[in-house]
Amino acid sequence: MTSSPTPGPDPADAAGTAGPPPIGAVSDSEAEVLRGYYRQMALIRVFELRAAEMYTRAKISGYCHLNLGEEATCVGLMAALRPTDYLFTTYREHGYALARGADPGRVMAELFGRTTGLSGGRGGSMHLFDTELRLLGGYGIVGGQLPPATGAALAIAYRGRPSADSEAVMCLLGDGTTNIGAFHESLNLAVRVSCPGTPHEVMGAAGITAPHQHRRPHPVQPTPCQRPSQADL
Ligand SMILES: Cc1ncc(C[n+]2csc(CCOP(=O)(O)OP(=O)(O)O)c2C)c(N)n1
Repeated sequence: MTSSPTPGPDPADAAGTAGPPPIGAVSDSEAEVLRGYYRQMALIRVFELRAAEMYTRAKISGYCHLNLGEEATCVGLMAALRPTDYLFTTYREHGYALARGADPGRVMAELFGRTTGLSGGRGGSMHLFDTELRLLGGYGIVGGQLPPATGAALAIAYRGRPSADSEAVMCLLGDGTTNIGAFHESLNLAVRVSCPGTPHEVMGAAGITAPHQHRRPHPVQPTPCQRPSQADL
């Protein structure tokens, strides 16, 4: 009977690339911050699953776009914002509102169209606003958030020379938004006047239903009908 060879050290260990860092590699305060991010992501997941359930039970009217699978993106981006910064989002924004600090009950109430909702029940899923949180929408029109976000950044730049301490604007968009005129016009203006803004594209590789490789810049011309030949008749 042959004995199996004793496994040698994993070369990846020596390179420091194998597995997660050992427990204790982060300080207690860092661990608390990371746990906070995890709690936020878990909250978004549970919230969105509940919203999906309510939507399929026809309790939520209008459109309802979810951040399922984007929890880390929501929390990571919101962690980079300071309370004084402004946020403009797409219609897919429940998770961003929650990670920005909105009360989950008020966000859900908005989805139900109640007056206790974040936008007083007037906006619904796609139009979450909260000026105290500097959350300035929620836009149902693809790319609709880009011109007002650029305008906000322009107003900040107009009031004083942008510095590391000045307020900033974060504007979110999906990759299907880059063929909208407002995308090109807003970025062009923002660059020309050096606005303190940052556009963030959330890559879903699909414009809601259509994978991008199936989208065409121009409509396909239909093939003209051929007169049937005598042989076909
Ligand atoms: C001007 C405009 N055209 C079309 C629509 C319909 N529509 C809603 S979402 C969407 C796709 C947007 O894709 P993307 O920007 O990638 O966002 P995501 O897929 O993450 O929702 C479209 C075409 C719309 N809301 N506004």
